[in-house]
Amino acid sequence: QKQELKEPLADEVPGTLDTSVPDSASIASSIKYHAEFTPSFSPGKFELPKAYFATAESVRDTLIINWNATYHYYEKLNVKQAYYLSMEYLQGRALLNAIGNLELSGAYAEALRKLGHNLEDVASQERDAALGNGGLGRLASCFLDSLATLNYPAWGYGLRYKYGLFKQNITKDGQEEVAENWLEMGNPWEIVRNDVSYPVKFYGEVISGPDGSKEWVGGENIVALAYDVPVPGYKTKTTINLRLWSTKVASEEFDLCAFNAGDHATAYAALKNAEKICYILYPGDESIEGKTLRLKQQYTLCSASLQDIITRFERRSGDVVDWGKLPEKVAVQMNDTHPTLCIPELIRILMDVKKLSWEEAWNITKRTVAYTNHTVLPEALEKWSLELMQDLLPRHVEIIKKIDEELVQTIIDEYGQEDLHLLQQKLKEMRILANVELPGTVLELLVKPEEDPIEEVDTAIEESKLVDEVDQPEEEDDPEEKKVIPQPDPELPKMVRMANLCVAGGFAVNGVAEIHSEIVKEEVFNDFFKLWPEKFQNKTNGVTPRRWIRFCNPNLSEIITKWTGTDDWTINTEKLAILRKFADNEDLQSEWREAKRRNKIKVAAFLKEKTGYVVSPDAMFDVQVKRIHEYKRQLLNILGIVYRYKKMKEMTPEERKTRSVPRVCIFGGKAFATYVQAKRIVKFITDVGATINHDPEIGDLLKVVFVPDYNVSVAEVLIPGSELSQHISTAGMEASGTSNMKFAMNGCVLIGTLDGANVEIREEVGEDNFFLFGARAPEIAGLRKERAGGKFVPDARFEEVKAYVRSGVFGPYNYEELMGSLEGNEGYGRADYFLVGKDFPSYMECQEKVDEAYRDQKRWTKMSILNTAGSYKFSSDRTIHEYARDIWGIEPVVLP
Ligand code: HBZ
Repeated sequence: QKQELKEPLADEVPGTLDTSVPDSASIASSIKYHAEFTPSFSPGKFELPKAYFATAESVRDTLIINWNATYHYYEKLNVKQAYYLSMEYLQGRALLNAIGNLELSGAYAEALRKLGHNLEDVASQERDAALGNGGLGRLASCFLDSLATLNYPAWGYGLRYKYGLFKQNITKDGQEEVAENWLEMGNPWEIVRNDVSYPVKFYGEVISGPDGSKEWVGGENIVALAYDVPVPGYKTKTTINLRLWSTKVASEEFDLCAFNAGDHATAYAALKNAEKICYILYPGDESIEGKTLRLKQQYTLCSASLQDIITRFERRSGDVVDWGKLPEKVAVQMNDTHPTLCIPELIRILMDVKKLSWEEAWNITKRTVAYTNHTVLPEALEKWSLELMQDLLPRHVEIIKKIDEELVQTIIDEYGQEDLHLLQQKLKEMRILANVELPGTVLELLVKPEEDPIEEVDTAIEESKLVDEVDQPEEEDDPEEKKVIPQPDPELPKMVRMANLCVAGGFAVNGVAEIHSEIVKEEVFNDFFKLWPEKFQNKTNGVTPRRWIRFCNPNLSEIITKWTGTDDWTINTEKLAILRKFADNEDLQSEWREAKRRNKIKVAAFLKEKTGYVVSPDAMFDVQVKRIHEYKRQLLNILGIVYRYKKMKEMTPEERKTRSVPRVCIFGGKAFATYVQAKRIVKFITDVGATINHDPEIGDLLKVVFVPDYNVSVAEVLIPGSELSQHISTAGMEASGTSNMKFAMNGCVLIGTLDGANVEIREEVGEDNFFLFGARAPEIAGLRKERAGGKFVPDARFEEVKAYVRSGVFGPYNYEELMGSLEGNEGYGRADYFLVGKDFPSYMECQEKVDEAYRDQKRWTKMSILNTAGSYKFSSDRTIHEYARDIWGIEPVVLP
């Protein structure tokens, strides 16, 4: 085991490099140097791809100098450091962000001009680092930007997937996924750290020593190798690290004998087995192989990161390591439940490797690890088969069982044994292990000594089930009942509930918007909230104003700087509120409209390039871009458009011209590869677009465009050029949303439900500047019941629009699976679970108000300005300050 491998001491880092601020001449010579001596292209011509790589490599030199200085300083001060563990990071492109943060954009533009290139063209060569799926991954990247900018000692840890999330093509059949080979041409932003690697084990067995110590031996051994991605802060030297693990075969696992004997396949198998862990994000998990692979990914992230964190803690501790001080030096944040294995892994390392007792290890862990919840959808709360986990991680299952046993004891202490039914119910809901027999020690406690435990167990199997799926019948208070002890259902799998483990093992649990954190406390984890109220917190999400205003929207940024009288709104976003007092000013209004128009022209050119559709920049740009999910209700949006189209078709040409507000409706987003209903929605939107966009009666009055392969770079073009943006989830289902914040910052007006961060955005920008519609979160459960019970009478407009779709106007594809899911009848399972039908009328009425507001451009511009002005709360700087203060206990450290 190479557990002793250490990073080189910071003192060993050479400190003699020139650290003066480069000018355009020195930049040009550095670019030329890299074009020649960092060869990844054939010598000779200095074409765009080569210019990009040489430019990036020259920027990287500066980043490395700052990275080393930052690392050295933290090492010297031995400060407390936060570690953000996430399966996803959606970093997007790095070049413009890095030179913007270094305040070298002008110098780089000039240097490239001298070399015959334009900075924007060079920057557009970069492939997005798309190591993520959605909001959770982009949040992680915004957090890193804020951490560096605010000089907080913190690192991110993740996996270096060979292929990013798939690339989405739109074909006549809808979405098609193809592998996104983002590393094809190399990645100039990463530094492979051949000196930083850790062993990671799977399978094998646990051996108990005579002293009760445990050793996990045998099994399959791989190596996790570090790749460091420097993350620069804005206007600061602080450059933090995103350490991504890549997996490779451990040399001892490579069967040289087999290889030499000509059995190449056997030798090769071990290699591929290790490497495939980092092939893709969220591999399909319907097969057992897929599930195993996902668990291996999660464990690799946790194990390598914790070994690394512990190595650093030990080194910084010097000669005497006081493990009790770990929580004073380290905070580990788990981004959702994917890194839950951090909890048993930290305990394993402390007990089995560092020889601490169970009490010590558990106590330290409970003070080190914290958990952020990003979803309340029951199907998204991760559960793992105990059997699979037992096979892959036998030592961790022992530890999880022990934690579960302590939790069971806590539950018994809390609820007592007076009311066994209540106790049973609480155990059923709160235990980490679901459908698993109670630990022996607890059984003894519950079974009164004078009674025969064997008989108890027998009757119990008949009378009680310990599984989520089966509701406990209300039973009479029979003294005999006291003997009933819940037993597992042999028909159902035993499961490990990761969120419950996170809540039990974490010292803090937070939701990501006020309404979501309330739902977390009052519904999803209510039992735990009653037990440990002090753990629960809210941390409303935020986004970085550097990437999401300053760099993606230079036109607007210039105006903001001019009218707020300062450019420090990029860090002190509360300065944006200054714009409020000029919201009616005609000069500002006309500059504001002009900037928006320029951005819309850019969007129009982009849409033409990507889809061939030509749209008019005079129309309202109405945008919904996010992952495709039923709860996000892209279906509500497109049905609204279909209704609008139908009404337009019923008008005379004259009426159409005078009564319609021209709109370009833009959609974008990926459907998870196995999410069939979401893929049908994509197909439906593109079919509606194909019909409407080619209808000569409609022309520029209505266009529907689906932008393929939505990612960070596409968002950077679309958001600045949008006017209306849609955040229309079924209330209570969107934890927060973060694109709503980006749109508001860029002066888009939102139409939305009272859900996630919409609630807070509306409060900040003012009710008059937010188009609100739809049922409220507390009503949803009742409405669903009503709907499923056949008591709901749908609005005539909703019936009309469904019938129109079914009439075949949008082509031969069978939309029955989609339309049927919106019916209250049986046969489609969900009976309009997302309440599209319920909210349709209020949505349509709200859209009429949108048109009316847009007709009055002065009013609309004012609303737009007030959205930017009111968005200052949603900077991720604010969020990070709150995490640092309330959860991690870290302080800014400014480099000398
Ligand atoms: O996290 C998103 C929420 O849906 C969104 O409301 C919130 O703003 C954002 C940041 O807090 N959640 C995700 O993006 N979640 C996932 O992508 C996910 C992926 C795999 C899973 C579970 C969730 O197994």
